[in-house]
Amino acid sequence: IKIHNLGFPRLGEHRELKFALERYWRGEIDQDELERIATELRQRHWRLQASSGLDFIPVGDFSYYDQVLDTSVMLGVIPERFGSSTGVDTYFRMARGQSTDGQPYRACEMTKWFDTNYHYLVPEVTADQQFALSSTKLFDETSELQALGYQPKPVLLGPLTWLWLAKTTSDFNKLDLVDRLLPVYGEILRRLADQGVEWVQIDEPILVLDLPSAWKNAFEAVYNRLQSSPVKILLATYFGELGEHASFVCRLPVAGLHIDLVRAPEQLASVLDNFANHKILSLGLIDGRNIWRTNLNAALSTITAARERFKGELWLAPSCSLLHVPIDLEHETALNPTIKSWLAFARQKLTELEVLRLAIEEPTAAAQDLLVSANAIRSRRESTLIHNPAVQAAMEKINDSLMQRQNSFPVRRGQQQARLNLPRYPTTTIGSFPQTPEIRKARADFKRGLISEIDYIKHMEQTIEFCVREQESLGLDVLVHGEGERNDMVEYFGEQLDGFLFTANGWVQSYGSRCVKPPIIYGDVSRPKPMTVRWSQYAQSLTDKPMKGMLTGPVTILNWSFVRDDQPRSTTAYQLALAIREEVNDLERAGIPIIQIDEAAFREGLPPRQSRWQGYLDWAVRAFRLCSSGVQDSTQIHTHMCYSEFNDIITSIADMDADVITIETSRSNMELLEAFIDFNYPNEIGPGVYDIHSPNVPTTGDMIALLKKAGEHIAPDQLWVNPDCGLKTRQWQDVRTSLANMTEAAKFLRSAIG
Ligand code: THG
Ligand code: ZN
Repeated sequence: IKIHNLGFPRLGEHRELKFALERYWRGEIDQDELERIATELRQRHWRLQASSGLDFIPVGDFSYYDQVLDTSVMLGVIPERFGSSTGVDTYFRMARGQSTDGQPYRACEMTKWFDTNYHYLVPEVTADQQFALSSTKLFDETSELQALGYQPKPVLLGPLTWLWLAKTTSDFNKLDLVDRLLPVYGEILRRLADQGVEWVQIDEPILVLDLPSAWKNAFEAVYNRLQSSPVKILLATYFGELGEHASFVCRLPVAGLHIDLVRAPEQLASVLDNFANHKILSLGLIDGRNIWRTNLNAALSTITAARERFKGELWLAPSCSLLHVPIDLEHETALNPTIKSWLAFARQKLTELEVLRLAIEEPTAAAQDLLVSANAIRSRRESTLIHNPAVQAAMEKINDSLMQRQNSFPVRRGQQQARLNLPRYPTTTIGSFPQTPEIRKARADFKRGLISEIDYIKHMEQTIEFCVREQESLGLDVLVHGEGERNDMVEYFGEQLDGFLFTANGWVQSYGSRCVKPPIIYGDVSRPKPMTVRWSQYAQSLTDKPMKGMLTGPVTILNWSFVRDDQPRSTTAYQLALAIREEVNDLERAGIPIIQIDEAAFREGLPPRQSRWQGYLDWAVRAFRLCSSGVQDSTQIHTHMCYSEFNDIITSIADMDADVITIETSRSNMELLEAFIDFNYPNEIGPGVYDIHSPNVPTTGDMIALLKKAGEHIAPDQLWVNPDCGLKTRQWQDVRTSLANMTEAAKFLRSAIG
């Protein structure tokens, strides 16, 4: 039995790569220094993985920004507008829309990696796309790892998944490109073989999606052609079940197959029904998407069951790359020790793999470790920390009437107009304003006890006042308090809700250099006291303009947290909804006329298979309605969603019945608005006109053009004017100019319609 890993987090346990990248972008270090830090990190991570006895170490999972972008660059797929060089400057231009000398470019689109909170850069292919091996990164890193004496297993994003994720710039069948694409993959595999590589892991996670038959057939054709290459291919699938694809996937001419038995334990049987004994089967038994300790005895039973039916070679692995979990639990010195004993981060997960292998090869030697594991599992199952009778009682009282606003949207709209008296094309922002070093310092100082609560509150109130005055002078119509007090829109709520636990250093990459620290939901959720009311109320007291209260919705808190796995996700979502509902109602009582409940992660929670979508959408919509329906008709409920394709979920979006929705549309040039247009979306909508994920400042003309495009199909009294997303990652200087341009654009439109 061999153990291996599919991928490791790359930013470093203290986010070393993040800080190095940001210094490089600011011009504070040069490329050599960046590369030196990167090399050191890679080697540290390889050593750490090797110390868990892994038989193969993944290589190629490291990236300066994103592994999908790395693949595109390796294949020579660089859109024309970025120039033809393949250097690091071009790479960051594609990722960030800016070159090191500050020249703006239209960045590649960024979107969610399957149902994770990780974002990849979308490849762009043209009908006459040419491919050419254009980077030596993978080969260089492979040699680097070999020089340390370890066994490399290079990781490649598979040709079909890469192509599936690509965006076409004109109307053609992108699958037709595969013939031109494959020779480059062949060349890559040959070069790796020349370097002495035995196994290459090719990731094809689209195998857990519904696939058109042309794509299913393409798998056979592609892997038939790749089988002639002089390496062994481990085809890796993860994030879900192969389902009805199992039979053809098992017959593909590859040397090994990895399956995710955490998300889809039941697929083991159907895979074994079809699997040949001369291949290797890699069992993904350790959860790569969550932080709970593995039930090793249960995993052992699975291995035993597999060994009874399968006489070939078994490998053991995490379910997917460990990119999605923090690196090391040992840095968490302040955690409740009982709860800590229930957890495993990347490093601990690899140790679990080692124990599993030992348990099979030398059972007595593993007995002690298995006992510790079993005790932790029992401690968690039987703990009183996770049950709260008051929450159970509230859950039993949930019924449909709690999910219904008093009147339908047209009635509510009249009351809201009378109360808010907003102009046409009202302008607003999504909620956060720049997180300046002073704000971060005040929060950090307060957390460490260096400043008193009174001083902290004073500091935050000054920040709010500054924000309000800025917005007033920019002429915005609906103001926000700026969220200076928040580290992250999910972590902030997690810290204040019961049933949550938060880590000191549990960082996970979100995109590029940006990280999040997902809270851990370990027990029944409740709200001990108001969380945001004091800040919103203070902000409203400073201005006559309507202040928008800012909350994160239950589905997003759920999707961006590490969630308990001992009850259905829907149950946790409803508990969260009850807690947020109390906050919504308290904000209304405090005189806040508009409340935004962000559901930024609504779409990413969709299960990979469409057959399971409706089940998710039903409870997700109900959770949103549960938290948002306790208010009067005259209180306006907003919601916000990022990076989403809306076409196939638009009915559910409409069912959420928010009075106003703001969405991210600027990078796609309003393409993402089409779903709302086709659906005749009845409520109000703010399609983003300012791409906040790029450092560029949009001009008034840019934004007028986008608004006109939106206005061709959306009635003027339905349209809001706002950025794509929150402004916390931007600088005040740029934000000021951009928002001034944005309010100008709104004024222009108002005068244009007379
Ligand atoms: N919170 C969480 N998940 C998210 C977002 C979020 N996923 C989608 C989207 N927003 C991703 N965007 C960002 C934007 C900024 C940051 C992280 C994700 C960010 N992080 C800080 C950093 O990396 O420097 C860390 C946080 C901090 O220092 O307070 O800026 O908003 N959960
Ligand atoms: Zn957003």
